[in-house]
Amino acid sequence: MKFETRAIHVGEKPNLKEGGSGDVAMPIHLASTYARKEVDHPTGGYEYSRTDNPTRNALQMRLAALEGAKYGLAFASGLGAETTLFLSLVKTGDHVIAFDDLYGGTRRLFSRVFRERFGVEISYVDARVPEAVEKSIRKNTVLVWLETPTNPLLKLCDIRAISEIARRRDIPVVVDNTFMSPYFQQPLSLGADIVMHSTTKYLNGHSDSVGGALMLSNQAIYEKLKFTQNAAGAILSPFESYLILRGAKTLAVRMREHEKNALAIARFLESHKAVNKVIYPGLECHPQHDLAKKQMSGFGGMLSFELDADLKTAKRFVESLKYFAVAESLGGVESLIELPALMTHASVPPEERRKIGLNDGLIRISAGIEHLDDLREDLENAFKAIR
Ligand code: P1T
Repeated sequence: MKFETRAIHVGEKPNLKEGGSGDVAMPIHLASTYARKEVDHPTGGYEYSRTDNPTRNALQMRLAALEGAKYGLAFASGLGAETTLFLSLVKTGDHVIAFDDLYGGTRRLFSRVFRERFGVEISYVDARVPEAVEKSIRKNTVLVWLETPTNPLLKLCDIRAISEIARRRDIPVVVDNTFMSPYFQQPLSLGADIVMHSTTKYLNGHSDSVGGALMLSNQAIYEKLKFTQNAAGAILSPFESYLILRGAKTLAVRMREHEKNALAIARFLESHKAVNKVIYPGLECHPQHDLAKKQMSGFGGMLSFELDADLKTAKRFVESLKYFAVAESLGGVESLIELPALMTHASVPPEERRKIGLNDGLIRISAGIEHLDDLREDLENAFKAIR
């Protein structure tokens, strides 16, 4: 079954059996608990909604199918998925290697919670260089955490090369695939062990739900994660599960439009004299454009740029836009714009931001799927406003 077909059909087969109603869309199963005829036999295997829920299960099957995985697990947020993964696979005294450019909230979770409160050692490395990951491996390394392309600097790492290095030492590799979505990048097929998503972004696609997911094929790891999903309880609700099932149906169509607009905006900004630098993996000038072409089937809808101006002017630029909402988050049908140093990555200490090249004036765009002419006109007007 091709991607577009899986995105619509897996997990949502109409029930045409006697007594079934044939719904073509998955019902939202709100019951918190399930009655049984016999004490020893939970009906349909369902006991309690935290443990298993039919709507969430449908979504989990869908998400697994989209990443080419055997198993999927859905959580209350992307960070809920990350927390569950750590609680399942990492303990005090263990060592984790992470890309040094990550979503600010992920870095805050790793540093402020798992390092400071639980004594997990974390090394942030420039994973653009696979040898840097190899050099950082210690006897107690239990996990390699990658995000590619990174948020917000759109740095890439070679998933296949790093997975080979980690496999030789039996260290699982996790890839946060939020920016590309399974439509443009399939980390498991490149050798990674676990894919993580903030479903809040492209998978849902309409900026009206917060959720997270883990997809994988290794049964032993799955059982640990499934145990913690139930034991710790950071599950996705039935209603949110329904929203993501619904959103995922149009993922392929949306991703193609996001990419088309992002590339056109990147080229427009690149040609503008008030812009110093544009970062988009689809531009030939991106230092890892070749790797992007090799490991992704598209370049996505996210880009960042720097104005040839001070922070005050950058603020004025974003605030004078009409269609780009000044907001955190990404991956919805509407275009968003933000200043990472003041918003999504404000929790990363300034010296750490400087070390990885995240300047205060950096502007991040999540290209929506509005008509390009309107988006371009909006940007042109913002440039006029700061002249
Ligand atoms: O927000 P939540 O669903 O918990 O997901 C966290 C998360 C994880 N990974 C990546 C790559 C992300 O971008 C995010 C959330 N990011 C934003 C809110 C943002 O504006 O970048």
